Amino acid sequence: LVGGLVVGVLALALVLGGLGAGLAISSQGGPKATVTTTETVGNSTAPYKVTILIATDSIFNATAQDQPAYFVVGPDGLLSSSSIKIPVNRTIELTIINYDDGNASLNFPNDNVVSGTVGNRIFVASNDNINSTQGASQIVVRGGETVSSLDPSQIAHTFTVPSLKNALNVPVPVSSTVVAFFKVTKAGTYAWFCMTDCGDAAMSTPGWMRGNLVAS
Ligand SMILES: [Cu+2]
Repeated sequence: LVGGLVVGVLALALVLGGLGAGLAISSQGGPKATVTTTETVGNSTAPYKVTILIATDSIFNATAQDQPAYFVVGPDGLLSSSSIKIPVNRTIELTIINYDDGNASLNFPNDNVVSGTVGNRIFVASNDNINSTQGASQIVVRGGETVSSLDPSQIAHTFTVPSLKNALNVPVPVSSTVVAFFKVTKAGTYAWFCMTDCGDAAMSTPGWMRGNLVAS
């Protein structure tokens, strides 16, 4: 019985020793596992991402005071939205982050309806005022929703390009993040507007609530 136990212990030691040797060999440059990647960086068919945000506390001048404005989120910080550059003939993934918690009336009654995007829909990734409720001890988030229109009373601003073939119109709820996919098939400079009554100075000045979308 004692001999059997010794043999068993020896066998275990050999197994452990073998395991250790195997690990040592592989950590010193043994054959490497083949890794298959699905890297798509640089693939021109991948959506081109543009993020713009709406802030509310920029002072226009002493008379107009603070006005809402769109900014482009660039690699080093905010850029003016007066000229938003995009590639032509490539799907654009447009993300709009809206810090404005106030709604505004629409200049035209149908501007609550999405148009010019894939499926004429937008994805409302977050809608802080509407899409979540406060639980007893935690916030309960319902999650995003895909919509083809919004209740006009929810809308703070829009990102609208009437001169595009399918008249891009992205209504943006108060305190929300919206994602829209669209494509411009003809190079050119297209004026964009916000179609809510959100501030006379902002609505009439490039880089605030209007500007150009430049596709090339
Ligand atoms: Cu606006």
